Amino acid sequence: KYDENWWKTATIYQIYPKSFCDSGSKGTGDIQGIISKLDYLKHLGVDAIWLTPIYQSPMIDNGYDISDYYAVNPDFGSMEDFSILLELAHQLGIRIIMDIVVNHTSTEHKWFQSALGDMKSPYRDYYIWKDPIDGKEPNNWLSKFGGNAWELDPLTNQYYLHLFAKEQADLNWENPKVRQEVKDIISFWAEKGVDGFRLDVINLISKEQNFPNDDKGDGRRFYTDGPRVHEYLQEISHAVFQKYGSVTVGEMSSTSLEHCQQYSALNGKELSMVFNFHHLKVDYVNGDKWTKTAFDFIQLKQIFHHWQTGLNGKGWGALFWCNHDQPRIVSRLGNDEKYRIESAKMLAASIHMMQGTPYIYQGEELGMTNPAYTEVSQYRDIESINMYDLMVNQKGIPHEDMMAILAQKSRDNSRTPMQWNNQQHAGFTNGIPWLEIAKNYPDINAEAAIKDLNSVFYFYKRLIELRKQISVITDGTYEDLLPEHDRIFAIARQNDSQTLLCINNYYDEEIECNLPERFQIIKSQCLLSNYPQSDSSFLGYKQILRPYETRILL
Ligand code: TEU
Repeated sequence: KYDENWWKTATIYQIYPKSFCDSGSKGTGDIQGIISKLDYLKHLGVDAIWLTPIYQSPMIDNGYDISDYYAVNPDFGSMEDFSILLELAHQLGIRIIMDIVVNHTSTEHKWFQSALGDMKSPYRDYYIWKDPIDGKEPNNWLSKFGGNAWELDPLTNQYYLHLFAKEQADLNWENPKVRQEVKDIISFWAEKGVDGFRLDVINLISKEQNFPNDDKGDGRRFYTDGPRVHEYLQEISHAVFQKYGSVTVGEMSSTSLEHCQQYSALNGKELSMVFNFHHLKVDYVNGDKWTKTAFDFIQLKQIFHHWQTGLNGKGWGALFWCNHDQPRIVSRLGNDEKYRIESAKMLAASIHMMQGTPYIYQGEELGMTNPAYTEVSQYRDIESINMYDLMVNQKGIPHEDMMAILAQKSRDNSRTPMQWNNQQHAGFTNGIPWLEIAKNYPDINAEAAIKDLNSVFYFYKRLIELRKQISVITDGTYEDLLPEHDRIFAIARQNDSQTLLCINNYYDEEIECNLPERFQIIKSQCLLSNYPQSDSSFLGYKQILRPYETRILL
């Protein structure tokens, strides 16, 4: 069952169930809807599916606020539906990875409900309670969703910590009973045959126990990669992941290469691989997401170089542009109008030719775009709604400025329903979609893509195949050939038998570049491109690249 390194040549597909496919007319996606699309995923060629949370939840944060880890949210279906999905996926050779959210629980979880207002509850120290200091919050740590990270429990006059929404209370991992509960939860799903786990903000679970004020920032330097985080991960890994041979990917918020070398160490003592987000902050101003600016291309290449060379031989990274928290990459770094197809393919090639395990977020394989909402009322995401209120109503940022920022940065950009066909509601539901569908669904949809051999879909299908056929993609070294070039991202991957080049024009005008001399004479074949190639692709001194052109040469 557990083939030692299956995930090193695999491609994983992320499904956000609420927006994937509604088998009825609820207007939200469900497990039966996913089952109905397994053949589509098999056709794409993905090896595993990562499901974001489907557990019982009040859905304040769309399932990342769990109130019962052992029950499926009836909005998505039943436990029986899940077992059928698991069985049918396995029959197709597709593995299932579940999302485990154990930095915090919903405040509707029975543990929190018992702890609230009762100092003697056996679950009181499952959470983090602090007395007021000078009648106020215990420190100045901020919630990622705006406002302070502490909420008062008036009955006991103590605050509880919530690094996210106040409805998401942080668990106290110092408590061995909490760690045992986590082992029991993961074992329950592993016993069902789940093949792996995505661990939500798992590098936040260890906090500085004196909870100091952060006079330099929002507190995250005291809770990301905290003092006991590796100890906790090794404990869980040894007790569960290694026992079941689960593949694991940790979401590491604001982390470092050194910590990720340890989190994803090849000895398997902690996790299989990590998500880090530094490459997705090149369009932030001074690390602040809630800004609008052009992306820093040179910095993007520097970050890729740092992580690719830093993890090679030491750890394992997830390769991704999109997920349910990030805007659609073709709108963010590509060109979602004139060059949508070309730029979607180029962006895909430029990370799929790196070392790591690629993740495709639902719709990315279609070149789906941001929806370009114009009204606040169109947004549903708690982070976006809270930040609009904080920025506009409290800080006085002009409405128009914040609408432009939301249109670029809101998490709802990637949560619009999957576009299946050009029928009403894009074939996503027979009801009213919970979130407005992008207006371009008549042209951008799976049905149209499957019929068009030049679609983004078949380009991704080819990338997935190449990873299985060309070993240098998995085990080769990494070299940035033109680190200073302000338009071209050209990398070389080498092992003792193969040299692969991936040359990418990240911009919308034709450009030429000169490769290092040692590549001038090699006769190479073009494995994949988003433009027709001349048949003799000698690597001449000059390379002319058309707008958003990508070439993969071996
Ligand atoms: O995300 C972690 C997280 O911090 C992201 O929300 C991201 O940093 C933020 O959106 C950037 O402003 C995970 C889940 O992926 C996310 O959906 C949850 O909201 C969050 O944890 C809390 O569980």
